[in-house]
Amino acid sequence: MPMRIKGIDAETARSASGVLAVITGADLESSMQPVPCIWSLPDMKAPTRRAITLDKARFVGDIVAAVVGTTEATARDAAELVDVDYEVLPAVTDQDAAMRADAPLLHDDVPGNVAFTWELSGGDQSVFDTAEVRVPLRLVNQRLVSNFMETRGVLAQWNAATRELMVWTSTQIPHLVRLELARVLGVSENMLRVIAPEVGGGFGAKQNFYPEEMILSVLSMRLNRPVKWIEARSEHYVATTHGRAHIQDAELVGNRDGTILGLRVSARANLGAYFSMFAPAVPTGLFGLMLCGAYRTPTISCRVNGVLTNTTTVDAYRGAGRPEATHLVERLVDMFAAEIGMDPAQIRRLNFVRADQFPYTVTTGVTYDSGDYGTALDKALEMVGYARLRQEQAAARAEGRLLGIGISSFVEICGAGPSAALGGAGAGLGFWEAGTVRVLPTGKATVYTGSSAHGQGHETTFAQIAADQLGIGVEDIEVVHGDTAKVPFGIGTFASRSTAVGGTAVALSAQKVREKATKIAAHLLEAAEGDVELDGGAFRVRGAPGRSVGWTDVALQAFLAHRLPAGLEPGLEASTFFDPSNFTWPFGTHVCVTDVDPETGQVKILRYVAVDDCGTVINPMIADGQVHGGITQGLGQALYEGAEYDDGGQLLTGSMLDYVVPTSEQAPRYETMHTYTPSPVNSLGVKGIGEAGTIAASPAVVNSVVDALSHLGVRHLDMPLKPERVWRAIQDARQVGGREA
Ligand code: MCN
Repeated sequence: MPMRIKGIDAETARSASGVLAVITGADLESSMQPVPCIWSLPDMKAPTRRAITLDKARFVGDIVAAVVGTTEATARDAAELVDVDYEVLPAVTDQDAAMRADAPLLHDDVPGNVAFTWELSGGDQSVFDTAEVRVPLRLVNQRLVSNFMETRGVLAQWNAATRELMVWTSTQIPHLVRLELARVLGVSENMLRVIAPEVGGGFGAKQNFYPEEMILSVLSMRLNRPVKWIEARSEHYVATTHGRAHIQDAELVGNRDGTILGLRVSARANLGAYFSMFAPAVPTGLFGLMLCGAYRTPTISCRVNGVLTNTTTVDAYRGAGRPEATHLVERLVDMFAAEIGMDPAQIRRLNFVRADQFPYTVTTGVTYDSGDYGTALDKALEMVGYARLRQEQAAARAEGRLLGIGISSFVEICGAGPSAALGGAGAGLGFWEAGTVRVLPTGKATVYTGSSAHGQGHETTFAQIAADQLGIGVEDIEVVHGDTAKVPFGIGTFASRSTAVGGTAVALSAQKVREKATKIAAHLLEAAEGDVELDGGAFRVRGAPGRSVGWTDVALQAFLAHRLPAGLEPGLEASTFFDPSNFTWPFGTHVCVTDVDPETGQVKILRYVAVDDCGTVINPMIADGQVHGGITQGLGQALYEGAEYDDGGQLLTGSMLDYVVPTSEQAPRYETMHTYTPSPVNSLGVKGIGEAGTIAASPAVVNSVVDALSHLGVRHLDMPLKPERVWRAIQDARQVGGREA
């Protein structure tokens, strides 16, 4: 619950045995800038956040003091001795309640608790008055906790002799952490080294600059010794950014023949008590711009309020904005189909942006690069045996069984940049990515990438990308990432951008290296450069099978520089900063088949079919792994997960005992397949795949369960579809006269 801090007595804690330091907000005032948010919107009122709060603890998880001990136990015990004189304040945790005139105010500089209002409209707005069919929906997209495998952790080590600060931190964005640390601490950036080791997953919640990174750095500098902090899982629940937390009032309008004419949405995004780094971008660009989904929807109207509440800050969580949009659109499309008695697959087909229309600028103003939505839908229906399943469903209903078939056709915005477009949308950073390829004198190669993988397998796929260009075996290519001292610069891994942007930077650098190596080979072979080709790890003269030179000889010559073409620099190394001309737009159709127990409301997933299109696939096994993990998170939201607060602002679901994360027991066997529509935006033709499963899955599951209950009169259910909620819907439907299940 929120508290005013009337005073803090840290003396007892300071004098406890083994305690090295206790600091409060006041101790940092002179030495540290507030926590930055790097996104700004017109008329936005960004609340000030200090790494250690000064005046109020605005949410459970707000830091009021930091204690350093010689052991973790010493520090934890001493933290209990920090005596804070609190005055309990009224709390508001729901965004709609926070917007009411009598709601408690979180920040004096954010009137009405509304930090921004973002609006977008396009097309003929009169359709909302004239359309034949209206489908209204109020949808709550519930708050989620990230629950990556390894919690956050920071180790800061100040070296007074060299005046260098090294910070190991579990982040997705080491270079941005370095930049922000330099800014808030006033330390020279070139004396800062940030390392993101194996971080155990991130799901977007490690794409943030956290107060702990700032506090640990200051403490290490003040104490002149290494200081370490590892987040406990219970701390993770309250202190690491949450995801989603959207309330949406929407109306889809169309004609009786199934044509979608327009969609209007008023959404309130719960941002928590402060802004985190990318928070304003998630419910605006990533949500609002995706409201056309895979459809031609000629009219759009969208308003989003970013609202502050006494809860943990909300930012990116796998999908970030797109699941909120896709879930809404795909639910509405199903409801529209039900309203006019049309098959849900048919209504999608009717409204899809057609394959011959790409590149296609949708009503929200963004341009989808390439796509073939109809083929992905057809393949998914074929795989699942749609026509036969509909017959089985009718037979099941006759026996009192509840069988549901849910379709989700999605398209997502990912592969961020381009930088200029994002700058125009409020970003305070660039969205290019850097990649360097260096061939060593022995013919082995090292790839340096600004992407910072945390479970996605870039060590494999980026080596493959370089190997394809260089003709050097993947086993001879090392991929280096996540260390600002080794990788000159980078932006980081998020928004399923690494392959499309970072991978392309690597491919372009490898291409430059190959071109230079070809010049050297031609010189060694005394052949014209145009006659030399790279084939099977050797440079050969076309049409002269005996005349070839291997990579090792070429690499050694580049290093020795004894026999180089005139004017050519020694070395075999190239760098690229790749800034794409557009995002990439992966798409697909997922189909989920469920069986709902009419007596208990328990949902069982019988089949899950996923057809994804992420353009050219670099590594099918990794891409499928990404789809599997993504779907599991999406069905976790659909069926089990949800963070809940009590009225006082206490998180009720603060551990894995109360917050259910699906395990392998809950995950069905996924049947996956790809279609391949290359992106014209990068030379590899790739689009992202890291979030696709999460974006597609929640509507596929919910559409399936609602479909199972539709003949009873159930129109919509909010997530999570816990048995009690489903059971109640069945009971309510029976009471209002639906047919017996
Ligand atoms: N890939 C491929 N062919 C393609 C596209 C991708 O083989 N056409 C491969 C890539 O080379 C990479 C992987 O698939 O090895 C994911 O690539 P990409 O879609 O570019 O996404 P990113 O690498 O940028 O990863 C970010 C994305 C996001 S935003 C979240 S959140 C997420 C995710 O990836 N969090 C993850 N996947 C995760 N996986 C794990 N294990 N842990 C997380 O925290």
